Amino acid sequence: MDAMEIDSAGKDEEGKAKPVMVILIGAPGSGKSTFCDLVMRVSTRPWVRICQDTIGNGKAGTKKQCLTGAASALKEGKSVFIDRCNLDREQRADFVKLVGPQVEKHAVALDLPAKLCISRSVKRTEHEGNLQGGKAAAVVNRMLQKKELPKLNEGYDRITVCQDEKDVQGAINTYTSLGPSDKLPPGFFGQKTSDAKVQLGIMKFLKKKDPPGCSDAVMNVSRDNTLSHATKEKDSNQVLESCEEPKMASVGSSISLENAPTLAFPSISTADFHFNLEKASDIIVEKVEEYVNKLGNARLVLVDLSQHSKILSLVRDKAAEKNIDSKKFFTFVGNITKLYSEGGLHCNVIANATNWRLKPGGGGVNAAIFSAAGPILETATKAKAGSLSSGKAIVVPLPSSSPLFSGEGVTHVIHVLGPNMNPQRPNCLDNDYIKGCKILREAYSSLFDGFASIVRTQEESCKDKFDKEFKGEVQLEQGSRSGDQKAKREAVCETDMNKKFKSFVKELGPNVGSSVDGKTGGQSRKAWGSWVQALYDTAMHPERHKNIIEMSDDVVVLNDLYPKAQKHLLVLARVEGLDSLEDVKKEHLTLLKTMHSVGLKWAEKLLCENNSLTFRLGYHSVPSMRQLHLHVISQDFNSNHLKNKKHWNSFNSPFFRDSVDVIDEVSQNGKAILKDENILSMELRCHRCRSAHPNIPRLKAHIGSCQAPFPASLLQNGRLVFSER
Ligand code: AR6
Repeated sequence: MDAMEIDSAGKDEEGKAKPVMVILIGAPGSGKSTFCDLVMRVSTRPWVRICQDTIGNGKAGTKKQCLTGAASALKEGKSVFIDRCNLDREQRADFVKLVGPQVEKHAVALDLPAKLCISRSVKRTEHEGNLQGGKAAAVVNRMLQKKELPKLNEGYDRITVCQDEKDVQGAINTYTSLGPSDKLPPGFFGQKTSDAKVQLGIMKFLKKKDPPGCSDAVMNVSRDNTLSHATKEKDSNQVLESCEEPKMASVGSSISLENAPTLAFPSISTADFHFNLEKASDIIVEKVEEYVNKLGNARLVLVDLSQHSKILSLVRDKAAEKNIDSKKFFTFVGNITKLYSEGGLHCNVIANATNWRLKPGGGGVNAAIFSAAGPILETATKAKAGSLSSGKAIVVPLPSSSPLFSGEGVTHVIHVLGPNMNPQRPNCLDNDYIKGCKILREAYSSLFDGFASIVRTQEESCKDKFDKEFKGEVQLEQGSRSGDQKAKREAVCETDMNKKFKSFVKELGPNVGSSVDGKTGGQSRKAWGSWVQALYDTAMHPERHKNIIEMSDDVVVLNDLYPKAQKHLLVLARVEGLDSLEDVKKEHLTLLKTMHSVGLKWAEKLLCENNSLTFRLGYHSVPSMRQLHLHVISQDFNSNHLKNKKHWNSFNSPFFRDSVDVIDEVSQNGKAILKDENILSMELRCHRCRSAHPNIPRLKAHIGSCQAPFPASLLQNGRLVFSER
């Protein structure tokens, strides 16, 4: 696999698409082997079926044999079906981990009724694994107890869930038609049942040109997108499906926009304000089409609570008709206040369909957003305006103390007031749709203009950051290393080398951001510059370093070279390939706990020396130095090395992830929540009383004397370590 070169459009040097590993999921009798047979009989792509029932050549096969078989087939560039039950996440995890991004990882769940699987298993004869007859019923029943439908956060590029024979046929068609140079669109496909609760609810839309293999129902929707037909199809088949063209059009279009600025917005005026859905959907699509290209890589996402939302389905079909780029605009089912925590979709900006008084309550999305954001949103809104006229929008930066900020990564709420057609609400337009449509257009224009201004500001601040700090470092790397450049280097080491700039680094050549990753298998996953390798080298070769204060097989502890407080230690993980929190998975839980307990021990030791200190243990969401390291830092922040906003916010915003929370998240979800570096540019606030300060000297003067208690959120769950005094 290492040798396989795949370009960013998902093709290798010969223009072939990446091999695909399809992990089949289903009880005995769900039809996994038949699925493979039917696809392999017709497909032009080279497939290998890895079946645990047959891999042992007459003896019982093992998972290990399946893993080895799959790895070697993939290495030969073949695509594989993993034909075993794989019913729970743990069973699937080893297969997901088996390969890197050179291979597309798909899950196809044959989630058919238990009754059907049992009756098939009982009836069958000559089953490869000899699971048939009377014993089959009990086995199937038992196995189904641990069924866990796959989730995208397990690491799949694409998931298809089939809940009836029609869905299965659709999926067979899809994979049968997947030629050697085709690529299927990523995402979650298939029926979404209420028990599959944490699935990503992405509902993309169809494009005019249907890819091979979309199920009949889906193809029909795209060919005849009248409301009645589309709705009928959706209702009868509950197809929550999307099909894009299977081949990525160009390198540019295949760039992942996962981290792009994203606005989630509800349909304005169509619920409480009773605006006609057909007309509203026309306007949404018209406005999205107008703005989507102006917004560069930024994304627009229309959100609604229900997968049966008529407005989502209308918009999806109309957007498909217009061939709007589905990476930049798509529909999403979910609560707009929980898109990240429940849906895994990070939207830094959300829109609120508000009322003219800009007040909480009133139901709908307005009540939900004001309630989720907490009273601070009302205060921040009031500071901007006292009322809003229809057709207008107002951008409100969300203070970092809002739970929507810390929990969901929302940095701005844009309130927007649409036209009202509900006689029970103020300023009803009495069915005057000429006026109504005009106002609704204006409302979307104001909303998207507001979002564009946020995107612009963020881009400018990123550019400034890059110009100021990164270019300085380029010069440094290219030559002179005199005295005060040490400080310069330190500043740059502390900077947020955000992903955007990491790709810059790659382009700038070997001196600057060369990927020094030979030790982890040669994959150039990260562009770590040489100066940010210091911790890695310390962890791997502690004997070469003098500043180590503790060392074991698992960790190395040292004093931070540029402490940002009176006491500031680092606990380094001594594991290859663990560059940062992003790499941490469930398998690292024990290590995380070890790091925490070592950090805690040191905090306690330091508290014995000075019991006025308070400590916090945590990680930076995106570190500037390679190698997973836990900060153990006293909360006085009394240090000359703490020089700028980024320094402060990296320890005092949600960007700093408490070790206890990371442990909880990894044990529950297999990964830690990471916050975007954009947070680092937020305003300077005291970490105790949350008062705002214009610059670092003023902030430092304040924190030197602030006696306020720490916020309740920090006092919970052992996030702060202090002695009883
Ligand atoms: N997440 C996602 N979508 C939602 C949510 C949510 N939490 N809640 C509602 N929606 P509405 P309007 C969808 O009625 O018609 C308020 O009382 C909903 O299904 O909130 O513009 C205000 O105070 C629908 O598709 O907004 C105003 O007085 C969309 O959001 C008035 O209602 C908008 O529904 C505004 O009425």
